[in-house]
Amino acid sequence: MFRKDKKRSFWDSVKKVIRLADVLLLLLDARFVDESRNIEIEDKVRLARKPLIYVVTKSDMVGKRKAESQKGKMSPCVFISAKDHTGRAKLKERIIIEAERRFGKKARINIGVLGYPNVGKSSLINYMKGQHSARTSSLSGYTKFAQVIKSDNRLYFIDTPGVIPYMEKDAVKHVSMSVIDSTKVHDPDLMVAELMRRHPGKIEAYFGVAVHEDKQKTIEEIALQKHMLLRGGVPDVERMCRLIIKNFQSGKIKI
Ligand SMILES: Nc1nc2c(ncn2[C@@H]2O[C@H](COP(=O)(O)OP(=O)(O)OP(=O)(O)O)[C@@H](O)[C@H]2O)c(=O)[nH]1
Ligand SMILES: [Mg+2]
Repeated sequence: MFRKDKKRSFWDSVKKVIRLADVLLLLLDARFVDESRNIEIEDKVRLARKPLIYVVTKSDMVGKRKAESQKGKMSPCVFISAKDHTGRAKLKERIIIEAERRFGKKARINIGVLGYPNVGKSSLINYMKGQHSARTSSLSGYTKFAQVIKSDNRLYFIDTPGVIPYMEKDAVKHVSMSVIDSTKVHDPDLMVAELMRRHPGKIEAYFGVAVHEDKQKTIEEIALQKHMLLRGGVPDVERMCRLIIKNFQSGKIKI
């Protein structure tokens, strides 16, 4: 159905998926629900008059209270954890309800899976299928082409490459959501300082250091404490910051 045409832009493939699908899932990261919405995609799906289900993934990474506070913001909405294996039955039920409401009884339901790079699209499909069919990775941008994966006799999932809103250039957001991984961040010290400002006290609490107004001082303190040093005992700020970002992205540092 899809050729490996490198020239075809991600956006073209998203539009094609919206056209082919009966139901669309927009995956949202439980830690960044509002930030991972994509109004352009939501508008396109509505214009195509296709049902859209919000799927909040990685819900194992947030406390129950944070998850509850997100409910009611979007509808319909299903919480999933591909890691802890929760939410599959609810999502399947919701997909069938939405598809039948729009198209009546259908022998085959095509489900387009959309969302930011690294949000967990391929992992969700594997979980729905119950076996590893779509390749996944902690590196963002892993799925390069749309592919169809049959989950059971009725449900066919279309895995897609991640898309970010067309004009968006928010590096801090992209680092927070692992769209850019820790090895590729420019100026990791500025990034960590900004993460500290956006999530006051969280990184400091994880490393057990005091909160200072001067974030460079805090970073140096963490590097000293972790013995991440250059020759002469100077704090290795760059290496330390990349590790902080890695721990932030993996969810070790809770926000
Ligand atoms: N904790 C947790 N991690 C998850 C979950 N789902 C996916 N991940 C992790 O998130 C990372 C990205 O997962 P993928 O399924 O490859 O994400 P994707 O959206 O397909 O990514 P691209 O193909 O790059 O757009 C991997 O490191 C997964 O292990 C989840 O429910 N909980
Ligand atoms: Mg993928």
